[in-house]
Amino acid sequence: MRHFTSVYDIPDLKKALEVAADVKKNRFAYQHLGKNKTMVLIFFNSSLRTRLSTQKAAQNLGMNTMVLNVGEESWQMESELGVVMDGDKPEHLLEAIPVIGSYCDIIGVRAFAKFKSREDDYSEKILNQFIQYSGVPVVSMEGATRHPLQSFADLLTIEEYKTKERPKVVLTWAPHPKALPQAVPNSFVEWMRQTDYELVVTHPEGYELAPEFMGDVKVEYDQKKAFEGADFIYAKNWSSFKSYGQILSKDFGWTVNEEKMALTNEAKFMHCLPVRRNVIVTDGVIDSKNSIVIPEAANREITAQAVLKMILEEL
Ligand code: AN0
Ligand code: CP
Repeated sequence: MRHFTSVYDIPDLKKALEVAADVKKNRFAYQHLGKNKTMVLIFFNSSLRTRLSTQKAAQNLGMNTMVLNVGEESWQMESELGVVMDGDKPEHLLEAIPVIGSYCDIIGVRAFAKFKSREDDYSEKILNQFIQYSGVPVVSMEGATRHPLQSFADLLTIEEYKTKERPKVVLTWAPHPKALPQAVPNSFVEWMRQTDYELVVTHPEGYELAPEFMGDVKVEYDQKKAFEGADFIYAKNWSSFKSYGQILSKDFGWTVNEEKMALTNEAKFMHCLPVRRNVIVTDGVIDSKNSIVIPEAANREITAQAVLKMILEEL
């Protein structure tokens, strides 16, 4: 594997899960792979888990790591091609990217959707410039349309907690005061479609995800119906794809609560975090014994390490 921006970069998902399980047993067994190698992590947006787990994963493999928060610690960067740079951005990605590439062996990039243009966001303008101009492998740490490191950890977590071969997994929209990207749900659906789980997506009308991610996955607009018999509830807010980047509903009727969880098959509760308590999910649910948000986040280190290991093995 060279770059990691979606599930399609993984040649064999079953094997990748085995790599993750192996790494989890002894995370310091492969330090020779990363010796004298450096990973740079570039953040255009905030992060807690991705920043720490990806650095930890790289360090477990013996790599050195450097982190750059664009704008706060570096120059503001222009990403548009052909513009007259007489505004507030002193540096262009066209120079910054190959310069960063010259200092490292792998680059991680976080560049969220900007919500200015659906076309720009869905063409992954920034991530693709890193792939085009850096000369080194690029790992998406959440792009405009996908969050594959998160989805890989979600998949590993479901594999660890499932009690039947074909669990019912429900992705539910939940309310949020700010417009959030579709990257996490897009990616979750994309990864779940690679399994034989029963996947149901539930959201209010107008929140349909892009057809390229949904394929033939069923939407159940009645959230309570969707929850019936579920083994995993995966909650997430996202803004509308159709009315791009807009908030169409803030209906607290969609908050995941104890009453709805009672309809499930004692489902495990999942969320990628950060989560707004008593908006997305009630305290009662996230603090219950069925909440697996902490082991889910802990698995971010493991799956990031599996990804980096697979890349390092081919360097
Ligand atoms: C981001 C999102 O929804 O994509 C990151 C989640 C991992 N969440 C927020 O900005 C709150
Ligand atoms: N889940 C996740 O990616 O969290 P951060 O935004 O804190 O990295």
